[in-house]
Amino acid sequence: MNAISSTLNAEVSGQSGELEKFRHKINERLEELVPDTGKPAEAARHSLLAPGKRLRAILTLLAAAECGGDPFRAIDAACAIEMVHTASLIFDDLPAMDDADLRRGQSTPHVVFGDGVAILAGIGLLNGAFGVISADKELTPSQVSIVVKILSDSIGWSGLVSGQALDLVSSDQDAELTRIHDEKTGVLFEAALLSGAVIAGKLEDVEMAFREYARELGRAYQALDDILDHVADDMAAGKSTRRDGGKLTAISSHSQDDALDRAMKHLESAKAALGVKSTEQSSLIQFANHIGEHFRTIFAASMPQES
Ligand code: GRG
Repeated sequence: MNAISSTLNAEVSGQSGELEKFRHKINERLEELVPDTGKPAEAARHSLLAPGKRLRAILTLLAAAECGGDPFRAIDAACAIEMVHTASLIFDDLPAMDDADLRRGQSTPHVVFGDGVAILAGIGLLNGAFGVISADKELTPSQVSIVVKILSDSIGWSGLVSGQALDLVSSDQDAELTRIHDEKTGVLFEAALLSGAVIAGKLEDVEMAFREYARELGRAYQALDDILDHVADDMAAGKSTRRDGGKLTAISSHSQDDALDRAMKHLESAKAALGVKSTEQSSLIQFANHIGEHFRTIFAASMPQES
């Protein structure tokens, strides 16, 4: 077994049945939330309903359950976060950004529908996400306004928009790399977790721990995604790889082994942030293990095995 896959050979979490159930429910609800009305909506559905992992939406449901709430009360908020994430992928793949033609195992929307329709699809998903939250009958008016603010902040001037801007012009410093990882990936994990906690009525109890967990999970995830871009082929990754050339990434500033080591430490820090002693006590610990396992599988499929 190669170095990457053995390092990532985390215990299989035993959580995959629950994650599959959540993913299935999220997919069903996403299908209902974006009506098929015209080309931008068709392009939005093309991206949204393609087989994404739904990690952020799952985190919202897990966070609500972890706080003692009914996870399915948070399903529309979870789907709204997934809509924002999908919009960010559509924008990220545009020729003016990463210029990628493959995502979620299929052609990107600008390749299929043209740049203009793809931009409108992204805008439609962003707008639609806030519409979904504001129409969510499971939430109190106060919860609607808190979740809207959390999501808006995660997209905004210190969120995805800022992280992507830094990514486009990145220079060569570790501190900047951490900020890119926080703002490109950590922010939406954080929004997902905090929204679940708000909907379960327990934000104050878990806010600090969830913020820290999200930040560390985001750093681990983005570093693993950077390694993926470097080692995996398009088929194994289900998206265009080698799009990071010339950019500041976990691989550009560190060796592959060092980047992997850092990613694993961030995963451990994420779990430690929850302050619970055993894996069984927290589905979020199991989720972090699931992330390690997910990348282990892709890396193992992408790299030659020792006999
Ligand atoms: C206005 C929403 C909005 C965004 C503008 C383009 C942009 C700013 C931000 C893009 C940030 C970006 C692409 C971050 C990458 C995050 C990441 C690790 C994506 C891959 O996520 P996965 O692996 O993908 O969860 P799936 O397809 O499974 O959902």
